Amino acid sequence: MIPSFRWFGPTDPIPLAYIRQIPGVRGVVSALYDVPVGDPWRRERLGTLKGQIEDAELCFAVVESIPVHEDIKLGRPARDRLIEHYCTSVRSMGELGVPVLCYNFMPVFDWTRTDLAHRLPDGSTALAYDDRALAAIDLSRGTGELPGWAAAYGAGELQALLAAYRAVDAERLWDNLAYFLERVVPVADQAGVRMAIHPDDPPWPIFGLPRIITNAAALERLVALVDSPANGVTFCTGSLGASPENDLPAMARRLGDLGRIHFAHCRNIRITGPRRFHETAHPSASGSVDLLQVLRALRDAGFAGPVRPDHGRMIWGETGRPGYGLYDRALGVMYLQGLWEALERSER
Ligand code: DNO
Repeated sequence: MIPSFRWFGPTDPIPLAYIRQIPGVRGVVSALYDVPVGDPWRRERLGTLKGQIEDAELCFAVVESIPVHEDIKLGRPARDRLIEHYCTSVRSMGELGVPVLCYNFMPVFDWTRTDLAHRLPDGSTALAYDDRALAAIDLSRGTGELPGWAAAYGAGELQALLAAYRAVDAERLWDNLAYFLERVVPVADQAGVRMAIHPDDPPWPIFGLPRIITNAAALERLVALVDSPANGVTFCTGSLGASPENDLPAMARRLGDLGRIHFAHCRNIRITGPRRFHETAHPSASGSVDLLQVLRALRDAGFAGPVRPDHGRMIWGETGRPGYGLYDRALGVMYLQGLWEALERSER
């Protein structure tokens, strides 16, 4: 595996120089955060980001993410032009040799939580989700009450989007995803870029919006939509692990054997009730995900791509972007490397 770390670009309070000091970490996962959704990413802009990463003696391993415009997910007429822009961005990645693109196809909201500072017994805080708390959130005045999304949408804009999605059920969303992939995957293939869809987080519908990338059957359906190695998956243990129906090692083995896992997000969560969980420290003993077995499955399948720790807790008084402090993610990536080294050396 290529131990990697997410970096939110030059405005990230965690400098690349710190990431460089985490033993073993070589890959950086980043994006152009100031390009409006739907605009093409120009090679020059992405090249500048790549240069900054390489100046720190790290390598640009993954673009996470190029956001998919809602008009593509909704299947609106504007999608053809937007997909063209998306292809331009993918070509820019290819020209610069950035090999993996993590993206998602979640309507309106990307990852969603109901508490960004859930207190754990050791005094640390972590992100948490409770379906009952979500049901109590009133979106009629916009996203103000939704943790992490406060400034995302005003009331009018959000209501219009939610209304538009009433015509898009899960099957229609699958159709729109297929339409998108049929046009982008061949371009990615040509450009030497592997697409890696991120599972829906949490892996069930929220606010009446469909969510389709949720389980083993969905991931297999996804890779069959366009049968190309460039059409793959980000194996996110925290997202998929929130649903007790998901047998993560079995899923990693199956998709890994198909050669369709191009990137892994490895973190832990603890399921505390139906559609209720909180995030934890990375080790298997801290939560419901058996990370040793997941990594074993990835390794057995010959996976050699980038892996990053995912959301960390806030510990040691750190403050910052929820889920993306330095300390707990650094502990996480060390743990993942320890497991990997043990797996690797026990085979010799
Ligand atoms: C959350 C991340 C996601 C991910 C997107 C990919 O922390 O894992 O926001 O970047 O879903 O498009």
